[in-house]
Order: sequence, then C-alpha cells, then structure tokens
Amino acid sequence: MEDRDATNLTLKKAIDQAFTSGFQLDKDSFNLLQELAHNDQLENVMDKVLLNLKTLPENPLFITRSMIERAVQSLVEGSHESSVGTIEGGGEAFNPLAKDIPSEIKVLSDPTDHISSTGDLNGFIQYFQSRFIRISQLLRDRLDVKDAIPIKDALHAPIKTKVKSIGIVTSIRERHGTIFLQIEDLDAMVTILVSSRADKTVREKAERVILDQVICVEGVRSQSDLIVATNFINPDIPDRKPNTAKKAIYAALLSDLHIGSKYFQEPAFHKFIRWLKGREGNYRQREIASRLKYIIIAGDLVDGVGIFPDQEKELVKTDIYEQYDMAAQLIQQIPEYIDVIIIPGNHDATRQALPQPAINKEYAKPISQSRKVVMLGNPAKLRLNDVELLVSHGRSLDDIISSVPDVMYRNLHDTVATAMKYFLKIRHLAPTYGNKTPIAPEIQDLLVIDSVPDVFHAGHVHVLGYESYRGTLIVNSGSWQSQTPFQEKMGLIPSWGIAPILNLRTLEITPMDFTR
Ligand code: D5M
Ligand code: FE
Ligand code: ZN
Repeated sequence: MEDRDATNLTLKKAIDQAFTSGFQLDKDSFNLLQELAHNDQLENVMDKVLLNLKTLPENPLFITRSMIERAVQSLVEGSHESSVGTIEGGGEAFNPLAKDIPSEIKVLSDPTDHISSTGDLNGFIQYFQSRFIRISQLLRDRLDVKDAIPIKDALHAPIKTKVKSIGIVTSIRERHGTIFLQIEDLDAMVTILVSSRADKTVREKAERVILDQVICVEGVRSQSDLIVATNFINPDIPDRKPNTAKKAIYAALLSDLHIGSKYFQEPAFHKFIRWLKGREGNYRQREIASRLKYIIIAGDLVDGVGIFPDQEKELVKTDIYEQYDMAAQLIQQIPEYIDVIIIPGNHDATRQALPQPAINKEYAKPISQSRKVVMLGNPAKLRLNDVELLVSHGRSLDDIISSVPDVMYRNLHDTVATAMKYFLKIRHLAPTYGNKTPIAPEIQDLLVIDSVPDVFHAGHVHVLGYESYRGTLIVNSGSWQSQTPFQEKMGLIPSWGIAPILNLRTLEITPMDFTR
C-alpha cells in the first residue's frame, strides 16, 4: 500500500511539473510516465525532459513519448553527451525551415589574398614588429597597462622602483627553480626574474608564459639590469555579452574528417548527412536539423599524402586527387540550402605555414564543381546572422600542450577548451615560432586576434570540448577519424563522430552523436 502511494506521489509530481511549465501530456506519454513510476524510474525524468525542451528553438504544446524516452535514456547513460542519445529513425515528413531562411554570411577576414611573404630574414623582423605593435596596442587598451613604459626607460629607472613594460618573450629558462624570461620591445631587451620563493600567483603566471607571446610585465628594477617580476598581464578579452542571431538557426561545427584515411569513420558521417536530410533522429533532433543553415569545416578535410612518415600504410586512398574526389562525393550530398564553409588544416593541399591560403583550387575543384562551397584560408573570420566566428584549424594547440603545465594529450577531454583559452588570453593563434607550427613571415601578423569573436571554433586535437569564456563560446569540434597508431602512442583518445551543433540564437551547443 505504502509503495503504491509513493508511486502515485512521484507520478503526480511529474505531471504537475509538466503542467506548471505549460506543457500538456498526450496519452502515450502519460502511459509511459505511469510505467516508469511503477518501476521506480521516474525520478529526475521530468527535470531532464524540461531541460531538453529548453534547448528547443520553439516550445511544443505536448510532451511526447519519445521526449520522455530520450530523457530516460540519457539519464541511464549519464555522460555529458547523453543529452542526444541514440538517433532513431523518423517517420514524419521533414520540412526544412532553413530552406526558406536566407543565408547571411559575411567574410570579415581571409588570409588567402593577403599572402605575400618571401621568407627572408628582413621578413621575419618585420613580422615580429607587426606582432609586437598590434598586440601591445591591445594591451594598452587595458586600464592596468596604460602606464607601461618602454623597456629602455625601465632599465634607467632608479633601483628598487616599480616598473611596467610590454615586450615579446624571446626566451624562457629555468635554473634551480628560478625562472628567467627575456622580453624585447622595438629597441631594447631586459631579463625578468621570478625566484623559487616568489609569490605563488606570480610563479603560476610565469609558468604559463608562452614563448614569443607579447605580454606586460610588472616588477621591481633591481641591480644588474634585471626586473624582478611581481605580475604578468595578458591582453585577454573583455567580459561582455556576445552577439546572437535573432532567429533560431543552427550551424554544425566540424573538423578533421581525414577522408582517405583508413580511420575515417564514413558510416558516422553518412549518418550525419542522413540526419541533415531529416532521415535520422527523434522529434527534437529533427527539429534542429530543419533549422540547420551552415556547416563549417575547420580543416583536415582529407588525410593528405606524405604528411607523416609511412602514411601510405594508413591510407585507403593514396592519391590526393582521389581523396578530394571522395570528399566532393560526400559534401555533394549535403542539402543545397545549407552553406558549407571550409578552411584548410595541416593535412590539406595548401601551404603548411600559417596563415594558410584556402585549399588549392586545383585540388578543391571536384568539391566546388559539385555544389556551392565557401573556401577560406586559415584562420578566417566570418559573420553568420550577426554572430562573429573565428575559425582556425588549431595546429598550435600542440605548442600550447607542450608548453603549459595544465594541458596534456592525456587530459584533453577536460582541458581542450582551456588550451584554446590561451589563444584568447594572449590574443594570438600561433604564438611560438620554431616549434610544431610553421609560421610564414607576413608583413602584417594575420594571426593576431584583433577583434573579439562571439564563437571561437578550432579542431586539430580531435577532442570535442566547449566552454564559454568571458562571453566567447569556445568550441573544439573533435573529429571523424578514429584513433590512429600515433595518437595511441601519445595517449590521445579522440572523440569522433559527435558533431557540436551551434544554436546561433543562444550560442548553446548540442552535441549530436552519430556513432551508434
Ligand atoms: O593531428 C591530430 C592530433 O594528433 C594532434 O593533437 C596532433 C597529434 N599528432 C599527429 N601527428 C603528430 C606528430 N607527428 N607529432 C606530434 N603530434 C602529432 P593531425 O593534424 O590530425 O594529424
Ligand atoms: Fe586532424
Ligand atoms: Zn590537424
């Protein structure tokens, strides 16, 4: 008797919850709730249903059986991607609203037509000067940096006085626990010292300084032309409210397909395409598909040829033309009302050094002949329905991983957004020269993040992650390639086949799992 009372109570609670939130229950869903209550499975289900409903662009009148089923399933699975669950086959007619919504794309910057470097020594001097000037301007926009003085003046300040200067970090060394940094502006250079006994916050900041970044150092002028650091200031991005679209309209953020690789997960990608066409997914998932207007591919569309030693063993297509042919055959199947935007990565057919021009037209031809695509360079900045996106492949994430203490290949599932945050803090997409990321000495440093994006999208590390930072949504899009032998050796477990879908109206991400 008591048991039945408890069952009725949870059932009543769930039904009340639905009604007070303004939803009705159809007969099927009522029956299911009853069943769940009877089996002690109703706890938290309605919370989950209502939470999922919040991410819908428009509220439905009824809570249907499939909405409840999905909530139950995701509670059982419990992972952070579970809000999507298995995609079921859908029966009803698919009416893509996005077909009637005109696309609003504005390319704000694309390096493709600004490539001019010759690679000589003068080029590099000019390049780093451009970097210094552009980022120190961003630093000077900060109240706490306005009073920074040139390094040569700091060197002439009386001993034991406080000084503050901006410089590019030209060396980082550690000896017996003391960190020595060298910073340089347009006409002088100084050594910064952080002793092992320094304040913990200063130590922590010093350990996160990245080679060749532009930074402001506060400290005390000491003997022998040293500055003992008391603080490090990054340009960072201001906390603000991002721009959003007026309509509920979606963009799929993808990267790292690696078409041509043995490890490219073609079935998952086919499932993604079927979902776009309304042939996969439950009510809510199909609703999102119907409003999907843009697909962005942030590099590594193909696996390429000769990118790493013995690559042939890992390829199903050893000819780069065939790889792009295969890419074209897949991209062609994307409904024509969806705009596809593609930038290159380090596996694509264009120059390797950053900034990269768009994928070479000769190779991209089968794609551009098969449907309309927007081919941009890396990095690219664009506006989609009022939302400003910075899209870069993210190769220098490898440099961040090798230089800062908190981010490792092994813990990327928790730290990939933190790794991307470094770029925003230092306002540069590839700080370190001469490590993993080749950089071409353009006259203007096109890798400076001069305006603050609403969304920052990258890939490369093959791990899905997203986080909002001071108003900017950071997204790493994971991959469509399963673990390669090299990644296994590094301890990198890729998250493949899960597409982060961006709602441009709310800047929220719905991860959609196409692996099952
Ligand atoms: O890079 C995918 C991931 O694998 C990225 O985190 C770098 C890592 N990776 C792959 N190959 C190498 C080599 N040769 N050295 C270091 N790290 C590597 P992708 O660009 O897709 O190959
Ligand atoms: Fe990749
Ligand atoms: Zn890559």
